[in-house]
Amino acid sequence: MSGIMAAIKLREAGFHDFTIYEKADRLGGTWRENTYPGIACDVPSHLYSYSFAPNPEWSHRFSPGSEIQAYFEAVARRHGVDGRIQYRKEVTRCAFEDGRWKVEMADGTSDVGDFVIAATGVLHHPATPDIEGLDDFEGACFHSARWDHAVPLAGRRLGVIGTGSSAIQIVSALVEQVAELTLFQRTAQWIAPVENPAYSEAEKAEFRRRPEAMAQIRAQVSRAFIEGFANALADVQSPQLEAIHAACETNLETSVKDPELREKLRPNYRAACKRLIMSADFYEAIQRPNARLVTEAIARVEESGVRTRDGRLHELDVLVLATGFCVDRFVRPMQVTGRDGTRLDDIWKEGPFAYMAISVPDFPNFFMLNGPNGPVGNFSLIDVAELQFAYILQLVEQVRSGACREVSASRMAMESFEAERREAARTTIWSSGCTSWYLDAQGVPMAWPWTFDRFREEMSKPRLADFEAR
Ligand code: NA7
Repeated sequence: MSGIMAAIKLREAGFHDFTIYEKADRLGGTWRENTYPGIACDVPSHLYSYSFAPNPEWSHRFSPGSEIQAYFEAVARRHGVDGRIQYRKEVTRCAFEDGRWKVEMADGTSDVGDFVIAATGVLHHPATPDIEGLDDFEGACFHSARWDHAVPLAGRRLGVIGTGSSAIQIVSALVEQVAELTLFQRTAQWIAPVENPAYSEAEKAEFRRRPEAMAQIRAQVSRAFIEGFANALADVQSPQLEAIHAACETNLETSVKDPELREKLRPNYRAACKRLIMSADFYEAIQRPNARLVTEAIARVEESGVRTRDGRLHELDVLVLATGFCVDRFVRPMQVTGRDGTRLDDIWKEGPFAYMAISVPDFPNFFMLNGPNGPVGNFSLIDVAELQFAYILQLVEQVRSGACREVSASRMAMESFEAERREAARTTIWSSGCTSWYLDAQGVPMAWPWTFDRFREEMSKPRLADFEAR
């Protein structure tokens, strides 16, 4: 998503000598890799679109993953950047040598560039749980991000481990197809009620005829998202978060009839502390007669199923690990070496960081899109990447204009940014008492802890005094 955007914007800015390296044989990132049944984005489609490429064809308010994938492919084609992508080129090493970046690929080839833009995504390394006996299972077992479409599901006994966004979408999509569905829940999740109406043919025709109608929806949804959610995450006391919590509570009370099941599904932390799950149909799905919610901890996996700590064996034919991702990878496992041999792996030993989520001291002319501690939980990552790219372009212009040859955040700016960020993170909703993938090893949220308005303001113009230019 961000690589395609970067290519389109680079060309617009008059840069023509660039190449996109892609490890796979197809573009699309998250939407290429995640193909599980029920996959959709939790940001409304007219907002989860490039600002420069509105799409009148979105089928639903929250359109399915396959449509999103097709959208990225179509945009890349339409803007003529698909031809700039070199596929099956996994970058294994980037090193700053003699004032330029040497980029090495797994197939032994290499390239040299003045700038590297790492558009490598956030959640792309599946986390396999450390559960005893996983390899003993005789049925089919795979991670949600590595869905095996060859495995039949109809009439079979399906187990799902995890209750994040992926698991909730999978359960809702498959419960009617399978004979039995068992959901293994370690932590209950708040579910925000959403509606997901389809756009009618008349509405789509109107969007085609009057693109400003899409722009209007985008502006409305964007404002509502920022004011009702994104800005509020920074303030645990905000009335918006209270309202979201109340809506989730009401959703649980009114949707789940059996009091015992309702209590099992009731989280013991504030809504939006973990990533808020949006679902129109999960509660309905989990109350179906063939669905079972297991809250007893998993002891181990055996040949025929999952045994819980109470000694019960839950027999299964297929086991899905909807257990999330290694969230601290970013550009890694790529080996990135900056000035004077400084290795990203070494300086990120305690956890990844970047000034404004974009630049790392001593890594000149190396910029990240959706890098560490950005607004990953706050907003549409497309908007985030576009804003970040506009910021990066201004730094690149510093070099193009001849003002300097190398630019990266200064160490002093990095330190004060990070100290301020960690301090601010204490009063965000993510610090309000739950475990989640937003937290680092010290329990500090790895996210932009201020309002989205502040992010937009910061991205509009780099504070050049915070950069070291040589
Ligand atoms: P998430 O949101 O990281 O969810 C992973 C789920 O897996 C979560 O419920 C975890 O429980 C559970 N989990 C992880 N390891 C285990 C083990 N060992 N045993 C039991 N349960 C486990 O990943 P998703 O793929 O759903 O969503 C990722 C993001 O994609 C999402 O936030 C959106 O941004 C889109 P826990 O809550 O840690 O107790």
